[in-house]
Amino acid sequence: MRAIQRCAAVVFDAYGTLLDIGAPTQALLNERADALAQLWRRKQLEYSWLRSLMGRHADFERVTAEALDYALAAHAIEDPRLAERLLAAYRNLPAYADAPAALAAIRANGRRTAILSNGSPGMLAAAVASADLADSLDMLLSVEDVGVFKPHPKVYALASQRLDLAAEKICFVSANGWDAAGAAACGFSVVWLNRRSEPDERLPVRPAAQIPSLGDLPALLGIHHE
Ligand code: LAC
Repeated sequence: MRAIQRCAAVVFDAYGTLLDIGAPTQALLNERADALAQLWRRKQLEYSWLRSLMGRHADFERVTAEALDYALAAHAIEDPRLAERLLAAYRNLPAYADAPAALAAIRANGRRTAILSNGSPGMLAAAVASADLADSLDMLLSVEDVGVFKPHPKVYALASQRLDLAAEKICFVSANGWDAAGAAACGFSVVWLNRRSEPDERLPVRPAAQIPSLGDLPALLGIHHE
């Protein structure tokens, strides 16, 4: 835990960590929302990993659209207008309720904050603005600058370069267990935001800490309420 307290910057994953990716389907679909959201997310991540392994990078906007196309086909939903509306909503995601206060407390404590995400720069800027988080973040870092998706080590190295900090001086926070493992493997001080009480990943290098909510992050960083 001491390494986390000594961190000079806190870098967040975006989708599922700060930005609520369940919101578009909840708003636009009824009883099928959860199943569709889960398949959409699963295919989005699979396609990102597969494209990275295949050496066929395309930006996350395209990967997200192709994954949605698959998920709608799997659910036998033929509705181009719905697909358009879901993708538009993905650019306008709300923040999770626990995000704004955690970011404010970290900033008030003098640490820098950033996002490091698969999202393309355009997607990230749009979603962070709609979630009203733009003023709480010092940097938005996109994998587009390295042309490969997480968990490639090049992605995490980008955060060290841009923040000009050694990996262990960066606290990396992700709600994705596999992303937490990827960052920990690169030497970051990692906090896994385990929102749904999932089992530990069976991957090399465990995160330094686990929390159920971003509300627990300031205390982990040694920030105490005045
Ligand atoms: C991201 C995805 C992995 O924001 O959640 O990078």
